[in-house]
Amino acid sequence: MNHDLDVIAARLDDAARMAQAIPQLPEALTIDEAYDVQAKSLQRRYDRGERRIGMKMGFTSRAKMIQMGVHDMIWGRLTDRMLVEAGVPLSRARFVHPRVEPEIAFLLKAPLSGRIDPMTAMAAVAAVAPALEIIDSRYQNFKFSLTDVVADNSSSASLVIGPWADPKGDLSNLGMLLEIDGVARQCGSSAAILGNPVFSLVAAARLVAERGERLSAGDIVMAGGATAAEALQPGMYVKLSVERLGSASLSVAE
Ligand code: OOG
Ligand code: MG
Repeated sequence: MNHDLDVIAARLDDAARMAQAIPQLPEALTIDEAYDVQAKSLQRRYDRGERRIGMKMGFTSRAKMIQMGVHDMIWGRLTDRMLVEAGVPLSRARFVHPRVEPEIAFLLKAPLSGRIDPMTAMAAVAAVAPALEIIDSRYQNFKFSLTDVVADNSSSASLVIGPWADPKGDLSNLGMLLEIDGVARQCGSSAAILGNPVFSLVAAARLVAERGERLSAGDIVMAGGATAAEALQPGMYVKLSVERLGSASLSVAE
């Protein structure tokens, strides 16, 4: 089947820009076509002046796969417009049906691409941080297939990065606690992310290389949610604490 990938990319970009949900894609895309749509829809953002700042991994934990019913790792692209400035409340109106999830972020000091081992991956890491990802599927009812979600930039919407910390030391089993309005809502461990979030970075380097791309020095890489995501409502205050690394927080405007 021949689909007009530019048309699908425009449909998804408009849905994100106007925070207006659309039906799941009627086109049966291949996974390659879905990543082409993602690249095309991001190109529209770059053309409007947004700048690429890195990438995010998705479905790197069992909790996330089970919550969404999707069982393959995916990735998406991050832009500067998605970064939430510290202390600035998020406007709920920017999103369709936002959810927040607890993550770990890596900051790279050297490029990475292709098949690498965890030692090589960590040697390219300048810093690690606790991070909150705000995901917002552009599909009605937050329901999608694997190719739908890939085309939709893997639900990327916003991110909050906590204080950057020295990456030395074991990242494989750090306690992670997500609180909303002072009440514990999700708790887990960085081990939920592929056994160790560094394996998510290893996978990121391999997956971008499959598309002829690379991770660059200065890139942020989000390792993926360690637990299921929680719906965001106006007025909420969300805080993630990660053992040893510190915390990241956000508030949603009333
Ligand atoms: C897709 C994005 C998955 C993660 O951390 O696993 C993701 C979604 O759940 O809508 O960001
Ligand atoms: Mg995520």
